[in-house]
Amino acid sequence: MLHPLNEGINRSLPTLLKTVILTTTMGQFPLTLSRFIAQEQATHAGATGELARLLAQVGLVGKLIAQDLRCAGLIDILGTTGGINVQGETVKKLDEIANETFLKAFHESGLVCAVASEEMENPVLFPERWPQAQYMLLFDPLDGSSNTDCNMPLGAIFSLVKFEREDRMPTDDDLVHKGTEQVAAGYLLFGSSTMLVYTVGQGVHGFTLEPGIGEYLLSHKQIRIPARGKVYSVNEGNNHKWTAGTKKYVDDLKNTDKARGKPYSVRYSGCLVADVHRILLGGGIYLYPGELDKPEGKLRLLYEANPLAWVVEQAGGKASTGTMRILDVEAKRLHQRVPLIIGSADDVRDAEEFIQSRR
Ligand code: FDP
Repeated sequence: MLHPLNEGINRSLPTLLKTVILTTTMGQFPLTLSRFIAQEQATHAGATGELARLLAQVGLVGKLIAQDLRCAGLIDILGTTGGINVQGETVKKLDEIANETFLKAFHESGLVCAVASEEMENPVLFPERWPQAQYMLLFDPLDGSSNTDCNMPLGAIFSLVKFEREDRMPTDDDLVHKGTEQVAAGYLLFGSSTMLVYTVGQGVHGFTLEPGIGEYLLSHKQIRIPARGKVYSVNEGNNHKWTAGTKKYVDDLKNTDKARGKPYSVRYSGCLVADVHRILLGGGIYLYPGELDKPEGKLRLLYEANPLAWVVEQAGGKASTGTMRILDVEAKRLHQRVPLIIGSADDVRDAEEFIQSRR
């Protein structure tokens, strides 16, 4: 028997889209991102609507980048630019394109007075937008860029903070802040579908881009991460660089102990957003730990670890350096690195115990 969706092949496109929309939202009329945010904001006295407009702008950036990625193999935008970024990493053409897209979209929005990105050594200030614009945006425009040339998942991560001073413009230092000061954070996932997942501190919601109508529709309301999972995500090739505690923890996950759900399965895509998204939905743990000769690890605090940590905490999970909560880490530099251990609360607690030699 034909699946009801397959029958749609013989039907007109609008009918097919209607079927897809109604099916994916389980019979309910689809809620768009803008409608959902408007509904949420209506419950908060004093909400100005600016956050809603900022999130909508992130959504727009997501559509533009997704469009570039969709045809990346057909036009000359794969491969590297020949440049090296501030992190000492090779810059892919798509890194640059995604960065420009964020920059232009947020400058044009008039909603932010400063932005900072993984791809730029220094923040970009928008003096012409201040003092009307009271937000600052930090972002990783294209996460997992080693995946660009092989049609694997990619992401983008964003963090919004407020700049409340009225006596002066923001300076570069104002973008360096603790994770607890974020007012909105989340990510775009460019996988088999494009998703926008965000938090403003009242839970985590996920929206899937319906390409036929160009709208993000609510697909994952109030995401909750299971307290424990069965998946771990780590670059095992780095095992020789790990501390004894990290090695012992990862070895423990591979032990056969059926009663405790072990061994765990490993899943590692090379894209932080995709790996954390899997864990957010199904439980488990992602680690990019500190290493013997690089105790600060690889990932960046302000625009990778902090936003993902807030999302995961808001879904009931935990994010740690191995010794402390990510969101409490003192931020000292824009491109500061931090070890990241993130996921189901019980799994992260176990990892902390091993890393701190308490097991
Ligand atoms: P990439 O450098 O390819 O952009 O953001 C850093 C990141 O990717 C993460 O997305 C990913 O999880 C990790 O680095 C991959 O690093 P390794 O190749 O060292 O595993």
